[in-house]
Amino acid sequence: MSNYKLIYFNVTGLGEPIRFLLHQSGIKFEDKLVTFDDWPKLKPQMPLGQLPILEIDGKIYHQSKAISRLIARRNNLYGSNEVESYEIDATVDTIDDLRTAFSRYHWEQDDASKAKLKTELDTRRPFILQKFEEQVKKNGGYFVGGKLSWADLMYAAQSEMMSTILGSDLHSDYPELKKMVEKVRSLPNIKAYLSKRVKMVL
Ligand SMILES: N[C@@H](CCC(=O)N[C@@H](CS)C(=O)NCC(=O)O)C(=O)O
Repeated sequence: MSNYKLIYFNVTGLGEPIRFLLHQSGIKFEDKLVTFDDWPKLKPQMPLGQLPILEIDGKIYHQSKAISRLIARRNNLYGSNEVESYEIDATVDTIDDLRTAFSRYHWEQDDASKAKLKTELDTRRPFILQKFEEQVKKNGGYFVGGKLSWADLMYAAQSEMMSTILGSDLHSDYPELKKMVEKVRSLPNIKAYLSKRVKMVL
């Protein structure tokens, strides 16, 4: 049996979709949480000086979406054909656009720049969420092909952080998306993980 070790910070961020994917796929792994104090020592050992990385039998895999895609492909969470895989990729890229907008706003220190990022986020967020709401409605409660895929897991994993930054439920006006997220979080392996997850910083 292969040996898996995920290394990331004690935040949901870019690591949580990988955690969801590994748990959903029934893959046992060491979930190593790096503190910000320990990070400078570890950084030079990482392929691009960043996290997350996933080690499988000692080989290091980097870039969170490429890692997720590898796990998804191996565990039947990447669509039934090339077009579905493309639709999953396109959805994942849009989720990433939204997460990036939240993240840039959250970490910005300069007041004027933060106000500008907030205005951009308040325009972009409802636009993307409405598109997602329609997509999930059209696809039988999932993003693609009427069945669970990597895109649903990624969204469920990252929408929590977005709600935290927003300070309210991201899905209050989007019932289909809300249902989809609840469905994913209720999957037995994900539910078991969430029930024992350590408290994340964000
Ligand atoms: N495109 C990369 C981005 C990785 C990234 O930005 N990681 C951040 C944490 S979310 C990081 O390692 N920051 C610490 C640093 O750059 O020193 C991915 O998706 O894995």
